Amino acid sequence: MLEDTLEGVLDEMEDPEVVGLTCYVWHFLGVQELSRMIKEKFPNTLIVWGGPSLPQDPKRIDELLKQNYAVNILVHMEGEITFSELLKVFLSNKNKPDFSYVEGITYRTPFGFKTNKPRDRIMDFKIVPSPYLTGVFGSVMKRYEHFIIGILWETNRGCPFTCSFCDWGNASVNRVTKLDTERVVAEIKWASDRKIHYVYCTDANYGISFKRDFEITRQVVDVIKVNGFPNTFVLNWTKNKHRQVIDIADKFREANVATNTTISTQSFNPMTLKAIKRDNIKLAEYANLKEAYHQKGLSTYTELILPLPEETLETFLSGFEYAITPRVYDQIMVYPTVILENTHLQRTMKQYGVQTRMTAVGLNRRKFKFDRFGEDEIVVGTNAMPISDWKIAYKVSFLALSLYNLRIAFYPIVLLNQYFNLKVTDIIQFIINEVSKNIEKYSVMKEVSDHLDGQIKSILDGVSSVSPTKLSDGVAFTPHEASTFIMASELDTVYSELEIIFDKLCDEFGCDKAKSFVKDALYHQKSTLPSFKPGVKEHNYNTNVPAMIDNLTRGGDIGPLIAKPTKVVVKHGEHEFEDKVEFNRRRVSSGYTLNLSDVTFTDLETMISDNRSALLPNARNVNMAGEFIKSDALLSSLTDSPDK
Ligand code: B12
Ligand code: SF4
Repeated sequence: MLEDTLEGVLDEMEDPEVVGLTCYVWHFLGVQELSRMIKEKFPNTLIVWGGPSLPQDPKRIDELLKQNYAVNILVHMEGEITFSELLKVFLSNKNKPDFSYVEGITYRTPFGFKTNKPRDRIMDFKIVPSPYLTGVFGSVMKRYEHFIIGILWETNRGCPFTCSFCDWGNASVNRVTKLDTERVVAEIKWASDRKIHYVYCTDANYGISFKRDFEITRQVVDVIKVNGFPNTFVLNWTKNKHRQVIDIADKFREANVATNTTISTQSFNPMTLKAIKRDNIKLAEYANLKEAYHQKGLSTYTELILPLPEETLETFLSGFEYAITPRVYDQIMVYPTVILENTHLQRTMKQYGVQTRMTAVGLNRRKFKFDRFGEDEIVVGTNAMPISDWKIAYKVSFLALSLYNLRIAFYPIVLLNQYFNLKVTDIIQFIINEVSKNIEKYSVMKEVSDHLDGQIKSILDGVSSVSPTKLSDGVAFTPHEASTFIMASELDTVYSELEIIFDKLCDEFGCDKAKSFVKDALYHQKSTLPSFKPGVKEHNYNTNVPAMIDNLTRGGDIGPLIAKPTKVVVKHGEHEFEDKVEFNRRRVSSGYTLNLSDVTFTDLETMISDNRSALLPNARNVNMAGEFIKSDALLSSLTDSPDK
């Protein structure tokens, strides 16, 4: 919604005959309210809704229509043909249009409503012209040029998998239909000519028809080579064909295009995978593949969803443990389970004892101008994971994402995990317990802990799944980003607190010997985090940990730790921010990892010179590295990958 208020949207309308509105979870309440306002001002306007939030179940359709007298017609599934047909019917007899023959709709009748026969899927997209190539988006581009930095790009539609939580898990969308190669390449040329740098591909399975998709990529890469645009593609790769995915990602890299490599595991628990009908997506080659990606310099991130049916606290934490690696190219992401309309999970909630809360869909990394514009039905407990366990899993996950993914304490945790065999989730649980037992010692860590508790409460109270922090000036963050923002604002204090915590942790886990190494890892971490003050700094350590941990996290083998003085030179780059708070806010929202600063080891024996920013070929970083000025709002919303 680009206007500031619904009134603003209404003011733009001049007695419309038909208004079509799309319905997604993130704005469905706004659509309902806007429809009421339109109907009040223009009682004769035909209001048509379409999109994935419209129910197909007759009972739910009935409820929706009863609550929304303003809407006249619901369009189910694909909308292009249906919408044009219903417009023709409407125009042929505006006073008494007969919609009874228009397939794929629900319309009101004097006795209630009628749902017509479903429409067959579109097989040949030639009858659906491209809005890019026919000039439809020309005027939109002109008006919002300053705002638009990316395009949505569709090369195929549908998905052969049947994941129970997904809108596309239904049999009706099991067939994958394809758009012409010529057309989809021309759309990229359209974006390239307009110097649009960001492409979000709506396909659920890019790479599924390898020959075709490789050919599309080859031609797209030729287009991009001309002027370097677009330079970032977010792709939901096909499952089970990872080797092919690597070939395509490699092709993109020929034109320096950043692509993401999501490994959409969602859970590692066989019972859960069966329950969510995802046991046909192979886990066997998972670890090898990750390594293969990393060797090619491709970054990866693994998604988990919390909580899915049959997942217990124990299975979730062990899945989390399995999903993380000590590599800086690797990320893990935890998404809350959301009940979507028309999904198998929605129909089987009772069977799995699913408990939910309706929360406002807040836009992450933005000040949101509407109180409650859309709602997510978030799962907070199941028979297998009662709410009390969900709270633990939630807090551990998001603190881990902050300390590990967002690199606040990645190095010391990797060290304890790899050299001393401590589980990452045990380390995080220790930190949580220690902070709650001794709050007077830990002002910043307490604030982080309070924020996470507050976020949990906010979900349980049905408020929101993202929240602002004390210093974020109303900008809401996901919990791990909020935690990182809090810590990044008080780095000196947080590192002295973490030093105490890690010291106690070594005592608790009987690894006294680790202490001096952990301390060096912690301060090496601090020194390589992005700094507001640019310049070169020298750091001296008592052990060779900085060199070993650097090597290990960048893909090298585990090497011997020794007490040996090490000198490290760190270069913090220039940036354009005058205000430290803004610097931290942008840093945290610049993707799923904080780019670490450039490091040089001056000791010849352990010399490893590198430029880490260059070694993080992650779409989300590259994206933000130089470009996050243009449209922070849109970019950050686009980087919120939905599950695929
Ligand atoms: C791009 C995308 C995004 C972008 C949004 C960009 C934007 N502002 O549009 C980003 C990455 C931000 C995003 C985020 C999320 N997304 Co998303 N996303 C998609 C994706 C991949 C493509 C949407 C798209 O443009 N498709 C192409 C168009 C042509 O298809 P379509 O939207 O279905 O529209 C067709 C019909 O529905 C119908 N139709 C639609 N509107 C209308 C209107 C009228 C009048 C008519 C007649 C017909 C009609 O006709 C269209 C053509 O056939 C879809 C999956 C998919 N492939 O569709 C998920 C999808 C839309 N996302 C989904 C979800 C759940 C999310 C998240 C909530 C995930 C999460 N848990 O965080 C977040 C929300 C974040 C937030 N807080 O806002 C769900 C939506 C379910 C729902 N009921 O709304 C989908 C369907 C994915 C899924 N797996 O189930 N998403
Ligand atoms: S989650 Fe992805 S793989 Fe599963 S049904 Fe949905 S689109 Fe297909």
